[in-house]
Amino acid sequence: MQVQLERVLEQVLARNPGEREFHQAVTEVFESLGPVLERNPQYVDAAVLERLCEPERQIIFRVPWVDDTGQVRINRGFRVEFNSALGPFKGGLRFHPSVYLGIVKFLGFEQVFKNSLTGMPIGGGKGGSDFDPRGRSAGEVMRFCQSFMTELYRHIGEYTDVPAGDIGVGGREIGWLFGQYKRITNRYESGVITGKGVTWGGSLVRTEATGYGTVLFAERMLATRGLSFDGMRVTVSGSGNVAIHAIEKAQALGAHVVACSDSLGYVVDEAGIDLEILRQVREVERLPVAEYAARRSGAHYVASARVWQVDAQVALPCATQNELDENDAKRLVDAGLLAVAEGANMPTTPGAVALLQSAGVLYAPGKAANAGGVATSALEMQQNASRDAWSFEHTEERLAGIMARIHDNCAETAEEYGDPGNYVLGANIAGFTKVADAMLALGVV
Ligand code: NDP
Ligand code: 2IT
Repeated sequence: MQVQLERVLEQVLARNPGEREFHQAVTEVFESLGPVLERNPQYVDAAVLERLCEPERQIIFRVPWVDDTGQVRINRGFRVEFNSALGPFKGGLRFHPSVYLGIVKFLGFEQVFKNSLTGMPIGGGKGGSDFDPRGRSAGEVMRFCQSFMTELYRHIGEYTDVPAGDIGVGGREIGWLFGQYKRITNRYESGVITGKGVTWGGSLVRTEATGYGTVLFAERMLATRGLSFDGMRVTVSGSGNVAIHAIEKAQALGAHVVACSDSLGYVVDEAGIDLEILRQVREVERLPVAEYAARRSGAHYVASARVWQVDAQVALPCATQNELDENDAKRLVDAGLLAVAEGANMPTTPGAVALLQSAGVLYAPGKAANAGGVATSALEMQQNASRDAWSFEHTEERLAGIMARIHDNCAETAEEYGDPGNYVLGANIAGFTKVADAMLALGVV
């Protein structure tokens, strides 16, 4: 079986040249699948691996828009519809200058397994653009969103493909995207996009869900060793949607969150991050995190460095891919790190993951730990389909139940396959098996 896996992996690498992050994501999943294929040769016979690595559809389009000075700008838009065996394609849109096909494909590939783990009826996809919202006025971002949707609208739909947010795409952008969809199609089709505002078809808890879910997963993982967040020293990378809500939930569980970051540097606040100031700086005024240190006495800012310089017992990477490398991991382990739970997608490099696992650090991969966001998107779709709106308490309870089930499914699968505590193995195998079985049932499509 190892030979089969290597053969398919070689094909995938050769057929998708230069897509470094996609190669990384596929390699990491394949490293877990040997024992599953041993037990299930039918997957090999039906070329499930080959099909899983080839997106069902890839759309690349021009996004023209006019900036505030009247200059015409061109960006590239993407939507990769990866796998719809379990439901309509589902996954976020990322607006960031680093976006190219390899990033969208790694995210879409991960999304397939993540969405499978949620237990909800959603397939996997991802999209975005190399548009850089930083330094752009609200008017420019709105015009960009409208132009982006003017092409995207023909590819999406409640039963086809349901986008949401990711880096650079939050509630504001979802509003502008949905507004344009509604205008073009003349349909108030709430289920076409998630992350909507709660007064116009959104779900309570969706904004908080990824960060909250990551911490709830970590809490359950810590409990397997008799540990809890109470009194735990925590650091978080990023200071966007996922990071802010991870900080909020960790603090609610008694953690001492001492540092967070952005792409320019990090802040340390030994008294504990003041969320009110952080939100004002990042969400309301959209300023760099350095401004937090300027407004908070006792806090200090370190430019051009990673937050992993700060000692922690629990590290929550909530910014971007490959942001915690082997050197960071070694430093943290030497300083007493107990657990890592990924709010971001693929933030820990393969070398760092290996190092954490061999040091006995609890490690939760993003496709399991950050699945609360997309799971709550599926709850939003459920509310849209029934024209209902649930309370915060009820929705959060549903999220907590889903995170507990994902945790236990990963833990039990790892145990079943002879490597208890290996959440990477558990998540990859459990996520894969459900999609693979659905693909077998649906025939060669
Ligand atoms: P936001 O845009 O709200 O925040 C992103 C944060 O990460 C910002 O602090 C940003 O800093 C930082 N960041 C972005 N790119 C880089 C980079 N190249 N290097 C260093 N820092 C960077 O995005 P989200 O919080 O929504 O997303 C964060 C992560 O969580 C992503 O990996 C995303 O895929 C993942 N995720 C998001 C979900 C969601 O529901 N939103 C669901 C599941 C996973 P700056 O402002 O300086 O750019
Ligand atoms: O990476 C992710 O899971 C997301 N950005 C959320 C996707 C969604 O459809 O809610």
